Amino acid sequence: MRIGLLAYGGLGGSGTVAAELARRLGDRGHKVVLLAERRPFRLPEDARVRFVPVRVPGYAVLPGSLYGLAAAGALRAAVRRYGLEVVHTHYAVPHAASARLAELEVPTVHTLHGTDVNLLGLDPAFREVTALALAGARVTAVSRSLAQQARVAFGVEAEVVHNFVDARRFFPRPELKPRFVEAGEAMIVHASNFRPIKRTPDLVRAFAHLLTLGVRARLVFLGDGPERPEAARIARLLGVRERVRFLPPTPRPELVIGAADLLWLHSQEESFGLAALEALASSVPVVAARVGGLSEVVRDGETGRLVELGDVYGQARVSAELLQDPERLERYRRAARADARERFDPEQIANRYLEVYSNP
Ligand code: GMT
Repeated sequence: MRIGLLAYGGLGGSGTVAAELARRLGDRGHKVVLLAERRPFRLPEDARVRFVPVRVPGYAVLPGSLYGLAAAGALRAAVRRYGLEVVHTHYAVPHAASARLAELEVPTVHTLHGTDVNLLGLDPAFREVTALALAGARVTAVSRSLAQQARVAFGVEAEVVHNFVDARRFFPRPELKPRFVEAGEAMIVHASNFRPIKRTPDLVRAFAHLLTLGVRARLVFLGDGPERPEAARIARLLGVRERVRFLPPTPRPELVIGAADLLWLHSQEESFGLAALEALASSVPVVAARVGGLSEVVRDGETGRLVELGDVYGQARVSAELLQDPERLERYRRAARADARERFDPEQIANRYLEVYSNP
């Protein structure tokens, strides 16, 4: 099949999912064209995928970016030039509207990822046009929770196609742990783009509390974004700065996540939590706030623990309970990898998307 994908490049999870899907479909012999304003961070150089940049000309007197318009033009041109048979957009704002504007003569599928529905998508500036663009189209959502939100926000029935993880890439790497912590210390990792929705300062507060519970640990932050300085400031304020490490974004997050004992998330909202799934595949249990689709990814009490949003003490307490009980931790570790492999297998999920493409 000749498949076009439109996604955000850079660090976000939606771009990662699109890039990984594109690579897999390319490996299967499909002709895949991936359009984005920049090459997705996680698209390998050797992927059998044609990357087409969406060029956005600037013009001084006009307000804002003309990205949505440029994406529409790039899609229309790509369908013609590469003979695309289906177009799959990732993240509805503005991609669904761009596809609608392009009046494509091929079936179009939109995948909803999270804040395109429950934050940006709710903004009155985008809500009407996004609902219009999604109406009548084939829409998927990365979790049941997000599909439910899309029903309320846009009146669309989205089919749930969960995200997936490559367990041959994300696996336990305990031999790498000494790169990050001293012998006898636990390693807790958080990987994100440090937007306010991730509540990273709360993770530092939880970590400071964890240390008071007699756990020797370090917190490794992987990634970058607007709240990174605030997280560092809170760490200094609470006197734990020397136990918190900040690592820049990497196209090989598996080399950090795979070394950890726990992955922490405490987001305000999380439609799926791709980093959580990557941790589970790496045999790293997840401790997170019970929001959005996380309860579809993490089995509370089996592969991780979920606490109420804002309960930073709970985040610390359940983590201490796990870290101080090696047998239980080992049970969670084994269950985490097995469950990730069984329920979030990339080949099966690529098949689901191919079915959707064939029955638009
Ligand atoms: O929706 C967003 O906030 C952006 C998006 C991204 O591009 O990072 O993240 C969402 O999509 C990911 C991939 O499907 C999910 O794993 C994330 O949970 C989701 N983020 C939120 O819901 C906050």
